[in-house]
This record gives sequence, C-alpha cells and structure tokens, in this order.
Amino acid sequence: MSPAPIRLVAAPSTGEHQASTSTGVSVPTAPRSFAEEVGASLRERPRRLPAHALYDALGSSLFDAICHLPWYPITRAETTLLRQHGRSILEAAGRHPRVVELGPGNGEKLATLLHDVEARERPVDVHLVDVSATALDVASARLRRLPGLAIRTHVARYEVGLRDVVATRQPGETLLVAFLGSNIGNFDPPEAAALLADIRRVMQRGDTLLIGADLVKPTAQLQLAYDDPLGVTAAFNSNLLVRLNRELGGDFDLERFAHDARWNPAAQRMEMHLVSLALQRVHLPGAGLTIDFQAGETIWTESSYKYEPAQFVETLWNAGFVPAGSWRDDEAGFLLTLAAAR
Ligand code: AVJ
Repeated sequence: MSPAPIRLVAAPSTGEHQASTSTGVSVPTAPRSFAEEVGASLRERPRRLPAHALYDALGSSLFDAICHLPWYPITRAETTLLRQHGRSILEAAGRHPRVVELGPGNGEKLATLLHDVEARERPVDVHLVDVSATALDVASARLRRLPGLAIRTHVARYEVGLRDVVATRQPGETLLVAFLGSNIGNFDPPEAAALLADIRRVMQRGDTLLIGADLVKPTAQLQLAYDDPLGVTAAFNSNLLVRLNRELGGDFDLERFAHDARWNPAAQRMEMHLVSLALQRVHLPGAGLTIDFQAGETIWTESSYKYEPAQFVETLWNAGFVPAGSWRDDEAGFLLTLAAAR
C-alpha cells in the first residue's frame, strides 16, 4: 500500500523522527526541519505533503469549522458518545488514572470526557501531547476551566511525548491514553499498527486506550464530508499552499490548484489532493525546489482511512489490546473503543 518501502509516519513535524517500514518496524532517523520534510514529500512520486502541515493557525481554525459542518459528523458523534458514556469509561480506567491525550485539538473532547471528574479525591493528572505548541495552548486553556485537573503539555511527537508522560507515573496509577477524532485514520495500516504497538509498549497490563475510528460508509456520505458544499474543506486543503507561500517563500497560484477528495475503495481511504489545473512552474526557495507541474498532476495531502468494526478490533488485538468497551453511532458511522492492554 505504501508507494515506497520506507516512509515517514504521518504525525511528526519537528524534533526527533522515526521512519516506519512497511513491516511496521520503527527505525530512528535524523531530525528533519519542516522545510526538509516538505521538500522530500514534494519530490516523491506521486508528490505529497505531510498531513500534519494542514494545522497551522488558520488550518486549525478551518478544521474547527469543519467540525461544525452538517456533512462532517465525526466530531459531533464522538462528543455525544463521550458525553453519554464518559462515566463508564472513567470507571473502567481505574481509581487513579493518569490521562494523556495524543493530538488534543481544541481540547473540547477531553473536556467532555472529564467534565465531572472533580468528585475524585485528588486532582487527575492530564497530559497533552502535540507537535503544535499553538494547539496545546488552546487545548490547555480549555481544560484549565475545569476543576480537579492538573494539566501538563508536551510539545513532542506522540511516541516521544508518551515516554515523557510514563516517566512521571506514580505507583497505583493506571494510564488512560486518549487518541480521539479518528486521528488514527491519517496513518497507513502499517503505520497505524506500528503506532498502536508503540503506545502498547509504554503501557502496563490493565492500562487503557480510548480510541475513535471512523467507519466505512456509503461513498456519497464520505464525499460530502470531505468535499462540502460550503467549500470549507477545500479551503482547509488549499491553505497548505498559503502556508508554503508564507513560510517557504513559495509562489503557488491558488487559482491554479483545486481541491480534490476521492474515495479509494481498494485502500479503504478518503484521499485529499491538490490538483494542478495547468502546466505550470512553481518555486519554493525555502525547500530548495522548483517544480514543473503537469496539468492534472496532484499533490496528495491527506489519507483518512475508514475501518470496518471487526477490522478495527483486529488491529487493536494485533497491537496487544483487548476491547473493554465499544460504543457506536450508527447514523454517523463512528466507533469509540476502550481497549485494555492485554
Ligand atoms: C482530524 C485527521 C480526523 O481525516 O477526517 C477533515 C481531518 N480532513 N476533513 C479527517 C480532515 C478533511 C480529519 N482528522
């Protein structure tokens, strides 16, 4: 499924990096800057950009807007499930959970899960891990409005941040790792398997992982979710070019690239691309690149894998987890699973 035998995992932008082979084995590589990562991705065939690059300040705001679109049900479905089942989830997570969320976004989902945690006899330690310091500021500000939480942020890749969190673990605590919003969908199956196995490796038996996965559903529904009639997703995607122009001195002409969202049934994923509408030359001095785009040539900017419920359970099992609870929104086609380290 991966075009090359060795590719970078989807989440990182700064700091330490790991490559993930198609066998799912993580291999440490040298740190790369944003410019280097963008340069390398754009040189690939098909050309690509890293999905995490979508989330600069404007991109994060556009994603927040996407979550309010009637055609993008993931966030609403998950929030409802967290509100309805939060108590059971926290009970299953043990008496003294240390909570860590990977990629907390604006913090709303974790706030929904933890909103009545104040009844506990001591503050609950909450750790937020993200490569974006801006995202962590927003999420921690949101969560600080809740009583009974002690919040710490980690500007780091998921695997690195998790290791820092585990080092703070106290005797008698259990670890609850939250990986919500179908963020797992951005990872190719081998990358997803490697990431889940990495998460499992820092856990002890009985620790839990709360993970949201978007399910396979009718193509028309997926198409509307990723190419909405208001054009917000198109703006979210095209903003990548705005970012490259600003941060790397590029001269991408936004009028000459179009948002394209496609369902790839064989790979079970939605793909976002930016399609060049003409034969054109683009300069990106910050990445040391000049690119001649063919008309119709695309830059592949994101994959969002969709799971069958049984497939997802199998993925979790293979990474060393056993489902301890699962809640489903059938209308939205969304699955929230609490998985215990086995
Ligand atoms: C935040 C990665 C889960 O893949 O659905 C929304 C991002 N992309 N619309 C997803 C996204 C296009 C979203 N994730």
